[in-house]
Amino acid sequence: MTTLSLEVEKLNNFINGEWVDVSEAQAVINPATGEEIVQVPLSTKEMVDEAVAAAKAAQKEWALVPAPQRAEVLYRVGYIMKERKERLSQLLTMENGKVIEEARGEVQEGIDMAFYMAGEGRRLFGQTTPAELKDKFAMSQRAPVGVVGIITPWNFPIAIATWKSFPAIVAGNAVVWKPATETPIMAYELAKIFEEAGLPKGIINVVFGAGSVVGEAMVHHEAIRVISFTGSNDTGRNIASECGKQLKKVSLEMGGKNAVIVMDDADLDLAVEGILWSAFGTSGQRCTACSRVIVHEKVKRTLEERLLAAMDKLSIGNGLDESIKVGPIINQSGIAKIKQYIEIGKAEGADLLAGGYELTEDAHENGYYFAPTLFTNAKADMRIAQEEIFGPVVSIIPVASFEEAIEVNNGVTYGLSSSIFTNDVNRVFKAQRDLDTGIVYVNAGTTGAEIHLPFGGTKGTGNGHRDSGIQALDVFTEWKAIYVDYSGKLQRAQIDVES
Ligand code: UN1
Repeated sequence: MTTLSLEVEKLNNFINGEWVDVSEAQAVINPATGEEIVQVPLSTKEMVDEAVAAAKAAQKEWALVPAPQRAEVLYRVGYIMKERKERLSQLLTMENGKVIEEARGEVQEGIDMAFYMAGEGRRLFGQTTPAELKDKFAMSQRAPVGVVGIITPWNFPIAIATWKSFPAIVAGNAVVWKPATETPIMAYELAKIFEEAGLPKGIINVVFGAGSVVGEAMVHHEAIRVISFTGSNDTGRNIASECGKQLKKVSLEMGGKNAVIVMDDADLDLAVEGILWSAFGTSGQRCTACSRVIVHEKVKRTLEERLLAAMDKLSIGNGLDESIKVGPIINQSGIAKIKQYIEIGKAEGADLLAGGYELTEDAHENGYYFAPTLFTNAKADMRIAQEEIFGPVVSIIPVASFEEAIEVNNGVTYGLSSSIFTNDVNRVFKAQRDLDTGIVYVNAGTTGAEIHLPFGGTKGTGNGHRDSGIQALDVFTEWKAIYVDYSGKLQRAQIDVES
């Protein structure tokens, strides 16, 4: 295990290229040990105003820098992240709890995003289009929106930040960023990397603090033209309605109730691996985590047996230890929420096959640990099968047919990720068409989205926008239509057209 520690006791905001001390702060706790790692600032509304003013002033010039040069900064960011991958991964495990192997995977997502979006500096494609009139040229191109606000969650504190900030920056915007107070270290490290990579002052501004103060101030600030948010459904809906009133563009990703479907022809060992990885990896604290298994009744019994045997082998503990497979839950309120759902599941009549309790003894004494949990014989409309739990809890729902499986998968308010295990090619193609989620996997679990594809979901998961992928550029740009008339006379569209 590492002895890595931060060089500072308290983090600073990063505003206009300066590290700004904030007097009020709160402790950041390592969820694996209960120990304080560092203090995170609790900023005021005025600090958000300063950050926005700096961003606004800096963005004008940044927008004029040719996009390939803007991209150069992202290439440098990518290389520095790559050099520092192990340090970043260990710090990520310390602040978030996810096991080191997964932390490395998350940092890799950020590195990939840097190089991918840097490539956009030489694309950012527009379109040329025929004009209706003679001697007239028509095209459309992307323009930056100006100052954008990004609000990122604790469960993927570096990857999600890169999905949002990198496309915003390469497209010529300036960013005001509020990271989650539980996991501020990744934001602090990334701001240092931006600084070293030579990003001009004011293009990225990090304001730490509470959502009720910093997030609110960002959402209400008229100079912030876009809010990109990943987090809880309630907060996202409040942000959306406030942004709606202001006609501010908003991009939301608010979780999932993702299912793995296991058909009677599936490779059951593969399905068990897929379920295990996507349900208990990150202790189930992914928006994409599998929390429902929809299984054909013919193979239910066998699947349960194999799943229980595999769950038995999961080691739970401090994720800095390479042998650990399941890390802690983020904090006590995360544990409390999971416990509440265990009670709900029991009361609803689902059968608890494994887990269902907090681990508090020995190595687990000071951290926040919850045993991987399996319910079976759940009904599709039970609360444990409908609501996001954000913990290592899976409910098995038996079904009698492929059609019923699809219906149960789609019968939730969320629509982020889904998966089907089958070897029937017809079912594969029907499923990819009919599963009502933004992400669909075949013969793999529900997690593991790659950064160059769009990330987001249908229905209550979001509002139609996507993170990462080329589609992220749509969040951070406006389309501008440009007409150049080189006829030397006034030509009136729709009127002077020769018929
Ligand atoms: C999230 O949980 O919000 O697909 C992000 C995955 C990861 C990203 C998850 N690449 O599981």
